[in-house]
Amino acid sequence: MEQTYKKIEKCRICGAKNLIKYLDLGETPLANSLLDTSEKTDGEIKYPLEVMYCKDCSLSQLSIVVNPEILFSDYVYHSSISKTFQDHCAEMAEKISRITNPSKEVLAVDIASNDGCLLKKFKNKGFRTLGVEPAKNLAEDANSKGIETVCSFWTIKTANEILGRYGEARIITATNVFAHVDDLNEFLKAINILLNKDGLFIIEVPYLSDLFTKNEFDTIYHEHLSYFLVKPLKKLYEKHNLKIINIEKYPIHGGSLRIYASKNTLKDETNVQDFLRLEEKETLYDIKTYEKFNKKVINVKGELLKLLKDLKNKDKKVGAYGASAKGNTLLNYCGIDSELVSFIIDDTRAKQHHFAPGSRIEIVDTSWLEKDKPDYLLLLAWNFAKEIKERTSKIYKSEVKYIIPIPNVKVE
Ligand code: DWN
Repeated sequence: MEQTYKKIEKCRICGAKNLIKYLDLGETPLANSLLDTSEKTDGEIKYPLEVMYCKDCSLSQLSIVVNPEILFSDYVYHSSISKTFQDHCAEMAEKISRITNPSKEVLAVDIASNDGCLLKKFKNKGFRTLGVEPAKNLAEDANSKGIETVCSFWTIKTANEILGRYGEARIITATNVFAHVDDLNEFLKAINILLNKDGLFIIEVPYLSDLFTKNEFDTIYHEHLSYFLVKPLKKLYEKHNLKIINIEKYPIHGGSLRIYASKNTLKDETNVQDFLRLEEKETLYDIKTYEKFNKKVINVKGELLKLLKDLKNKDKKVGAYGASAKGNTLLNYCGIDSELVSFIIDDTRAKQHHFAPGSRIEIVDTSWLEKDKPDYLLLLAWNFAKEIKERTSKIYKSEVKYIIPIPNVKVE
């Protein structure tokens, strides 16, 4: 794909052209394309950020696909920065090692393995591990830590190369990547090449039910092409003779589904029907539900801007914590810049001393808190509020107040 983005004409799962746009967050810069200057140059590219609903299979999906080479070849997000996510990975490795007997003969492959956060836990359990990561900087980081990683996007070619060098995989995981992929058919064809006949294919994806019920519109950005329900996923898996055998809900990243699947069609589905009933009950197969969502989004924008402007009028100092991708959607949709939020703290070294896309708010490290004590911290990484509060309370005790923007604006 030569150009920077392409428009979606048909649903990526069922091929229908019956796509209805229900949310428009405006022309928005790429959430992880950090800037080297706060100067408002005209060089920053913005793209439409619109979500469409497929009336045939109920998949929500962006109206465009930005070239993945632009998004993922050099990636600033390091999974291991969060202890909460590290603990989540440890739980997953523990659970999966109980289902399968790990040994050096049992290959566990993680797709979009980032800095090796999950594979490190699998390796500790005794699995033979291999990461597949398209970002050169992350693949180098993982390899430097002894987590063998192939620097590549997940493709049929890559699956065949791995099969030839390492043999079949008993476990293939894909956490926070399935929503990022345009060609899901190639993705699953490649899974079927590498996964052994008794193997487990496990994805983790943000759940659209949580996005709607908890108003998590800030998790909409150009990296997230699809916003899943079980109904369209079941349809997609069946096309590839993969059977969903269990689904688990986790609070991570605002609410995610962990979906276990196998080639072995003899295995019984367990709770797929429970999720289909839940989605029906939440009217998530009805376009009217989607048309109403816009109003909840506009409310958050109004409440957040009113609070920040009131605090500015009272000469209160407001900073933010967590230069997250979701935070950039929130800042840019609300039109918030350094006039209302003075800085963003982030513990990711690769993000520090850059400027957030669009808002151009400076990203700094926690030492900034000691010299420029804020009265309020806007938690742009609200999904890690507990962990971030623990970090900052060591510096502030109870002097700083936290603004939690999602699901509704509140001060704690
Ligand atoms: O799908 C994706 C999710 C899983 O991660 C990726 N496409 C991109 C990314 O989205 P995000 O940036 O919104 O994710 P997080 O994990 O909510 O971002 C948290 C941010 O907060 C990171 O920049 C790290 C930072 N952080 C920190 O500085 N100190 C987080 C914690 C917990 C901390 O203690």
